[in-house]
This record gives sequence, structure tokens and C-alpha cells, in this order.
Amino acid sequence: MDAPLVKTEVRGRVALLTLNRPQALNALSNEVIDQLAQAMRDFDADENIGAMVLTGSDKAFAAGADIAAMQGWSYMDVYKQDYLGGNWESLKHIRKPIIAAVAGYALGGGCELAMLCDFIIAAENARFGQPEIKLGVIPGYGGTQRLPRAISKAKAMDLVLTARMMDANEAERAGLVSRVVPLERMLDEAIEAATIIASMSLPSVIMAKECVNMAYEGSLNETLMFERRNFHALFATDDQKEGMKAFVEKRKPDFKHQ
Ligand code: CO8
Repeated sequence: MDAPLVKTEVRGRVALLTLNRPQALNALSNEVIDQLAQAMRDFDADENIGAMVLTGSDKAFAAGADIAAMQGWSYMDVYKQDYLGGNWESLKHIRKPIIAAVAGYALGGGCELAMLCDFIIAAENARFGQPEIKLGVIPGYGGTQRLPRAISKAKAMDLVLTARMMDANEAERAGLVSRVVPLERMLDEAIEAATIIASMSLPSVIMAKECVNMAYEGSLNETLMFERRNFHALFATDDQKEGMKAFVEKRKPDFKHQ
């Protein structure tokens, strides 16, 4: 049997997903994304999992969409299969938090996949870029939309139009990544962060993720109301009672995730 293109492992309440196509620097083919989407859907539905970490290899998180596969495609080929829709698009509907643990290259679709995750923890050797323009195309998986929201129009234009790469420190200064750590620390750092998230009340974690994402998707008036209504809704959970009672009683909460 062929090795899986996405390896999975469970550590406590955290699912670790590792892109596993080293010979092509984890280039994202439809097959890779199909396996990734299936694994993420399964973990999303698994009540023993509270958060996920997505990573690649030390050399590449993912060096982009699979150029070898795309090179011969016509307009009709990509239009009819709705390339980058389907399972590609489905990843944004995963409700549990996903941390991208990025080492090495995160280019093109690889950078876009990292941005689709909820936040990025980068190793010092990480390099981010949207070099599609060198191939005669443009980013097609959120690069022209998520990058300016993450790092400002000026820097996004710079990266998208010149195809230059940004190192981990520049990416942190620009706000694309939340933490930069030495390579050997990266996975532990991401798993520890995911473990903290997974220890929180799952309904409040999911609502927090939805509310932060709404900040990018609607007008301020709508999204502030969305936030307030979700805040109100959490008062219907047992975990809100437990969390606040535990604070008053000066002890750790015992969340039941309901
Ligand atoms: N697709 C297919 N194969 C790839 C890709 C890729 N994106 N990137 C690397 N590979 C392959 C190489 O062809 C090579 O294979 P082989 O050994 O059989 O020749 C192997 O991986 C190792 O790569 P290199 O020998 O090139 O390794 P280097 O260390 O010399 O260079 C680089 C590393 C700089 C990362 C270089 O490989 C590179 O420039 N890769 C392409 C980067 C790129 O242009 N990415 C954007 C792709 S386009 C894209 O993502 C489209 C976006 C639109 C939608 C996105 C949806 C995901």
C-alpha cells in the first residue's frame, strides 16, 4: 500500500496532521487535499479531539500547488472541476481550531493553506511567499484576499507582485505569524498551544473562532452584533457556569465541553 500523503497522530486531545509528500516538497495535489480534508473532517467530528496542528517537513510546509499536475490543464479543465473548490474550499468549514506549524517553504498554495489555518507558529527557517506570478498565474486559494488582511496592502502587493519570499522574522513583524521559535522547538510549541486550546470549553472555543473569522467577513456593525449574540449564547452552557464558579472558588475548571 502507498504511504499516506497525510499522516495523522493523536496526542491527548490534539490531532497532529503531517503533510507527507517529501519528494515534491509537499506540493499540494488534489489527492493530498482529499486526504487532508477527510482527516480533518474526521477529527472535527471526534469528540475526543479539541484542536489540530497541521505541519509539513523541516524543509517545506508546502511548496505550493502541484505545478507538474497543473501545467497541462486548460481553462475548461480547471473550470469544470472547479479547481480549488470542493475539498480545498471545505477546509475553511472545519470548526475546531487548526494551528499551522510551519518550517521551511510555505509558498503559493502552501502559504495560502497556512493562512487558512487559525494561526501560524513558524520555525526560524520558515519562508513565506506567493510566487505564482512567476508561473504566469495569480494566487487562487485566498492569497490575494487573506494576505492583505493579515499583513497590509503594501506588503501583500510587494509579495504577490514581485514573488519575493519573506523570512520568519519579517512574517512575525508583519503579523502573518503569531510566534517564531527555533526549528527543534516548533512542533512542541504548536502542540502545547493546541493542548491549552483543547483544555478549554469546546463550545466557547468554536464560537471564539467563528467570531474572530467574522471580523474578516462582514461589516463592523454586523460582526460586533454576531460576537455579542454568541457571547450571550454561551450562558446556555454548563461550562460557563463551571468556568465562572471555578474562578470564584479559586480552583481549576472541570469542563465537560457542553
Ligand atoms: N509543485 C510540484 N513539484 C514541486 C513544487 C510544486 N509547487 N515545488 C517543488 N517541487 C518539486 C521539484 O520539482 C523537485 O522535484 P524533482 O526532484 O523531481 O525535480 C522537488 O520538489 C524538490 O524541489 P527543488 O529541487 O526545486 O528544491 P530546491 O530546494 O532547489 O528549491 C523551491 C525549493 C524554491 C521551493 C522550489 O522548489 C520552488 O520554487 N518551487 C515552486 C514554488 C512555487 O512556485 N510555488 C507556487 C506554486 S503555484 C500555486 O501554488 C498556485 C496557486 C493557485 C492555487 C493554489 C492552490 C494550492
